[in-house]
Amino acid sequence: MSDNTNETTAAAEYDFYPMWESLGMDVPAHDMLLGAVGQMFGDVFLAQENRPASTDYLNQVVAGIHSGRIKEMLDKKASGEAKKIVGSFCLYVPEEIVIAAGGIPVGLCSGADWATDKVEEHLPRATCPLIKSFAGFKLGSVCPYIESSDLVIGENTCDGKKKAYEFMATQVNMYTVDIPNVHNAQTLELWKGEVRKLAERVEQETGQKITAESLKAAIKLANDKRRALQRLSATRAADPAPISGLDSLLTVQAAFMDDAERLTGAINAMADECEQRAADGVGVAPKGAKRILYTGTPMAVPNWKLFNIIEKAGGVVVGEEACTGSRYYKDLVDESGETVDEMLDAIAERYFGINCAIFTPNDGRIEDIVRMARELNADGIIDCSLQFCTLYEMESFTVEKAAEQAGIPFMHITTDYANEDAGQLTTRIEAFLEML
Ligand code: BJ8
Repeated sequence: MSDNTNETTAAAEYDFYPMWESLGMDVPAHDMLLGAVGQMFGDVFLAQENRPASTDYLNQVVAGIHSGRIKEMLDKKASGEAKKIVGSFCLYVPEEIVIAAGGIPVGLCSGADWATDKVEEHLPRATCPLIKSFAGFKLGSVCPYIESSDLVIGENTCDGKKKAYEFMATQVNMYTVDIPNVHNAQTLELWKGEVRKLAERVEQETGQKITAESLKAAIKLANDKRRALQRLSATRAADPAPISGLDSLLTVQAAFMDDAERLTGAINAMADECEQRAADGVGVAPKGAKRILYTGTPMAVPNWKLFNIIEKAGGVVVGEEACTGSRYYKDLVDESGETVDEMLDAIAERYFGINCAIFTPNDGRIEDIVRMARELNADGIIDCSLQFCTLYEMESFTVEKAAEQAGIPFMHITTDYANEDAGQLTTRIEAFLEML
């Protein structure tokens, strides 16, 4: 058994209640949340057949997600190994900068409805569930990541997020980065300036200067994680697919929370196993199962609804063109920079290539969708937008046109975090899989 298992066994004997209380959390409400997530994880993930044995790492991550991992981060801070915990909601916030300044980066996007009544006292009802969720996790005091964050970094992307951050700034220590809306040489320069301002703000928070040495090491650490995820992703071109879409999605969700070195080792072990499974013709779904490329809004933990429906209906998700997917790992930061300035430029250039629907036009995303569908031998594309997400909802017209031109069957879905539409979605997805 892995080191992780030993950690979790030890964690199971540890009393985390004083830690949660010291973070100011609503402990009884948090118990309810953990109970619901645990139940869902069992029903969705542990019920899968023929999972690679190495996905046990993912079970351990989920088991310790609000307990062992939080303690580990707080212990690092107490010992001085880490200076501060820095939360963020978007792929555009460079983790390398946080790490190089002695911080621990954590993802705060949330994938479940919580304290909706309280949220709607501050934000409009017609707000995307992802935004409502992170606001609800804060207002309901049930997220140990947000409660342990010393600084929260927001970003001006969609209208909903940028206005919600004005409200969040009344709740947490917040700094917001400005993101351009078009890709050109001039906006790249603006973005490079934003990256420098962010670096200064993080240094100020942690009290630790970013050096050429610390930034080089942070770039290597984040790139190694991306290289491992790229290896795993490549194995999914095989038929039968060696790993499910659900487990693949969870690897990226875990990457926003777990220790980078531990995660990289575990993902490389998964890639080793999946390469062997692909060579041996071993899969999670039978050979010939209909293969889906997912594209659209991010899927934050524990939003596993759509992938679960697709895979329970007999399909298999073989790729994710999304921020909880390929956008997280497909591009590396150039490692040749030697000075802090050169490396900050390289970071800015790499992050500027993330094809968020905030950009117009967003041709890079469209090209990636078609390329990934071909490389991963997808039979169809499912494009999903969270309710009230105008960006992805509108961009779906362009995605549909590109899929049509490429001759790839396409389906668009609009959904939220509730389960009310699960039956209807199942019927639509089953019909889509049947016609592929
Ligand atoms: S880089 S996709 S992580 S902004 S679903 S909150 S867009 S209304 S999440 Fe995103 Fe960064 Fe872009 Fe990626 Fe708004 Fe839409 Fe809600 Fe969304």
